[in-house]
Amino acid sequence: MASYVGGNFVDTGRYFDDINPVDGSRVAKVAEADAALVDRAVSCAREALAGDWGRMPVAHRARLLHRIADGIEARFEEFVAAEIADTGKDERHARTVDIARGVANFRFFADLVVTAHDQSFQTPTPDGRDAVSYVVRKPLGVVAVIAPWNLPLLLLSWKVAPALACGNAVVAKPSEETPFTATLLAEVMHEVGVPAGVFNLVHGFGRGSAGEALTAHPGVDAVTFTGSSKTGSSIMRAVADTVKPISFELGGKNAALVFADCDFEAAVDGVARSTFSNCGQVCLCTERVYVERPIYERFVEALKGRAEAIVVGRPEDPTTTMGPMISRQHRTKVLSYFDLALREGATVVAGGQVPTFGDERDEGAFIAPTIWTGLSDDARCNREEIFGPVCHIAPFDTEDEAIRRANDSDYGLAASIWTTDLARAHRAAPQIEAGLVWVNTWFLRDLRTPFGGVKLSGIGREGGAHSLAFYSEASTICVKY
Ligand code: NAD
Ligand code: 6OD
Repeated sequence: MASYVGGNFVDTGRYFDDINPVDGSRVAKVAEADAALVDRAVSCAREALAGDWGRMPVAHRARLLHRIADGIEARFEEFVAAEIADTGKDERHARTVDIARGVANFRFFADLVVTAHDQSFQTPTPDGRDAVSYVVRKPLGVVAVIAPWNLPLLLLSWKVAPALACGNAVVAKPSEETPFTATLLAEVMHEVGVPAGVFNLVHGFGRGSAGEALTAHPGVDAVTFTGSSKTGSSIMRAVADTVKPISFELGGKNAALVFADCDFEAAVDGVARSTFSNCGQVCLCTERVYVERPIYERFVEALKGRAEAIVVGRPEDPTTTMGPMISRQHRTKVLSYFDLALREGATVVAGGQVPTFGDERDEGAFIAPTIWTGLSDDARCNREEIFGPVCHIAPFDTEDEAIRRANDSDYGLAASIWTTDLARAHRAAPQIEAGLVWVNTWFLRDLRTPFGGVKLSGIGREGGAHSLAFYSEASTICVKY
């Protein structure tokens, strides 16, 4: 797989392996972009801004975004297969969430940007005459997009689509773990006639590689990043001297609050989904579950049943409901929390081990869906993001206590509340310190709404008009007449 710079696929001759976490086999050799190629990508992006792209009317840009969506749809099966090859995720997830949202992201921002408008005011002047003040929005310039591996196309396109819609040129770096669908996206951009240099793709790692070269590059005007909070801090330092605009979607340690008045089966199903979807590798996944005491024991048993019913296996097997973790390296990190949980006094209710298959999957990165009880709220396993298929369940006695404990976290991305008492839902939800609170559901997205986190979970909001606001620069013009 090659980078895509200035309308050409570029093989640097220095490779890393893209590994399939189902069995450890090699999906592809990926050519790593060095600092010189990143520099070329930024120059090509700048040239594109000065050329046709910079003068293209918004309606044409929107049509081009629809053509990108058409292009992904035309190769939908290839995209699904690529996402599965890189991540091992179950096919239903790849099909209905990852690639479907990749298409939707381009269509959504294409439609939104053509209706975008800004404020204007009649402005009184001291001499009693009149002025009009109005706002125009301009592209930021060259936008660096850095994406993680868990929802590769979804999260990359969630940033690329609005950045292009607003007229920017993009240099994107997908995760080194998941270069495949980003490369297909570059092919689609090429096929549908996105002008050279408007979309550039550089493959590589973070520190000491393409990621660091890109964020530190003086020709980059803004950085939009999704990934861990730790990497977010590094990027913040890298852009500090040049005070670039940043948008950060970072980690989470998300809580679910389950009240005794909930629809019990719906709550168990919902928490099972929010904990184990995508092998627990969604930033929105639940890792802390607080259950009101009268239903606590029953809830723990029921969630254990759901965890044990999960079929861990090959993505293409229709009975599979959970694939592997992204890599052996990430599994080692998650397993270190399994060990730590025991040292911190956890009771293992379900899972806690690596499954064995007696075939090539034993070379993969599988892990069992896991549930703990018995940890204190101060335990590291209850405070640090694990990013695997694991949650801790604890009982609570009052609504205030549940809210206080949910908020007792360095993170603040998402939460879910399970109750049939609407008054309670409306009372509790705004008190939760998170960018997103679901009531009786999870990961139900309306792309018009703001998405992002508080505390260690991020800076800024994306989604709908919030994305258009980030990916453009407002300029106020005041005309006295
Ligand atoms: P990561 O931070 O390790 O890597 C993310 C991306 O940043 C990769 O492309 C990586 O190569 C690059 N990178 C790493 N170090 C860099 C550096 N110093 N400079 C520039 N780029 C660098 O994250 P990950 O392991 O790929 O993803 C998992 C994390 O992402 C979890 O913490 C998860 O919660 C978070 N995440 C958050 C959201 C959200 O919307 N809030 C969504 C998905 C994932
Ligand atoms: O749905 C989205 O738009 C979004 N940004 C989801 C993030 C999921 C995190 O893994």
